[in-house]
Amino acid sequence: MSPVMAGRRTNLALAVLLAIALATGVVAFAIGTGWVRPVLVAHGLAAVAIVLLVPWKSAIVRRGLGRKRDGGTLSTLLAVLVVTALVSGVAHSVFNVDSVGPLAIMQIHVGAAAGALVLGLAHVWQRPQRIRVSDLSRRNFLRSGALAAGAVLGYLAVEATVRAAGLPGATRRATGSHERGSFDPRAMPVTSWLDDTPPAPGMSLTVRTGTGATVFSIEELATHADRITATLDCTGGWYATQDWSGVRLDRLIDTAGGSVRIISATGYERRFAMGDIGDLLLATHAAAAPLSLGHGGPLRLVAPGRRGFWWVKWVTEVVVDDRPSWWQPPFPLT
Ligand SMILES: Nc1nc2c(c(=O)[nH]1)N[C@H]1C(S)=C(S)[C@@H](COP(=O)(O)O)O[C@H]1N2
Ligand SMILES: [Mo]
Repeated sequence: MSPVMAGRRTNLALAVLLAIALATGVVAFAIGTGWVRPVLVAHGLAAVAIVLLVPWKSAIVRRGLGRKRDGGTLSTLLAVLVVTALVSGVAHSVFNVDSVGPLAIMQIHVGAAAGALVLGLAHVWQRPQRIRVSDLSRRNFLRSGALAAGAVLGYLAVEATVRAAGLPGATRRATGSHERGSFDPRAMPVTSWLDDTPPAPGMSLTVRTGTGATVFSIEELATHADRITATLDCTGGWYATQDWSGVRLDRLIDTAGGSVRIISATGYERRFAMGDIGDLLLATHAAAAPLSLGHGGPLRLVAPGRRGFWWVKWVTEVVVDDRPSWWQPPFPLT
C-alpha cells in the first residue's frame, strides 16, 4: 500500500473527527438535560480518536515538509489550534482548570475550535482529498472500526485513571460542568454570555400581553415566595444548585399567546414556549437572601433544566406575542 493512500485515509478520518467534535460541542452547549451525556461522550471519543491518529498525521506532515508547498503556515496554525482545543478540553474536564490568565478555559477551548473550523475549511479547500469508491472498501470499514474501538478503550482508560486518581473530572455533572458554590450564592461565579454588564438596578417589572401592560413592584413579586431548588449550569463549565424564591411566571400571565420573551434591562433576552411558564421562576432571592446585582438582582429568571444562557438576569420586561418559541437565534448574540 502506498504511503499516499494511507495519508489520504488519515486526512479524511481527521476531517470527519473534527466535524464530529465541533457538532457535538455545539449540541452539548445547547442542551442541559436528556441526551447531553451521550453527546459529551461522543465529544470525548472524537478527541481520543484524533489523538490516536497523531502518529499517522505526523508521518504525512514529515513527507509534506519535504515537498515544500504553499499553505504551510496555515497548516501549522491549524495544528496549533487543534492541539490548543485538545489541551484546554482536558485541562477543563479532567483537572477543573478555570482560566489561563485573563481568559476562561472554555473561551480558549471554543475560540480554538472556532478558529480550527475556519482554518480546517481553508485547509480542505487548499488540499482537497477526493473521496473514492475504494474508500468504502471492507478494509477501510475494518480500519474505522479499529479506530473506534481504540477510541473507546482510550476513553475508558482515561475515565478509569481519573476516578482511580480522584482527579476533579470524576465528579462532573452529565453536562461536563464542575460544581461551584452550591447553596452559597456568594461563592457562585458571576458571569455573562459574552460581555453584558450589570445595569442600574430596576425597581419594577412590566408584563405586556395582547390585552395590555401591567407593572409589578419587586416587593410585590417577592411576596409570592414560590420556591424551587434548581441548578444553574453555565456553558463556561461550572454549575451551582441554589434554593431560589420569587414568583412563578404563570401567576403573572393569564392570556394565551405563541411565546413569551423574558427581557433584561440590558437588552439581553430569551424566548420561551407558553407551555413552559409553569416551570419558570422570576427569582428575587437565592438562599433566602435578596439576589446580588451580579447574579441578576433584583429579578432574574430561573429556568430549570436549561443551560445558564437561558437564565436572563436583570429582568424588567415580560412580553407575550404570537411568534413561535423557536423564533430566536439558538444562542444569544449579545
Ligand atoms: N442579561 C443577561 N443575563 C444573563 C447573561 C447575560 O450575559 N446577560 N448571561 C447568562 C449566562 S451565560 C449565565 S451562565 C448566567 C450566569 O448567572 P450568574 O452570573 O448569576 O452566575 O446568566 C445568564 N443571564
Ligand atoms: Mo453561561
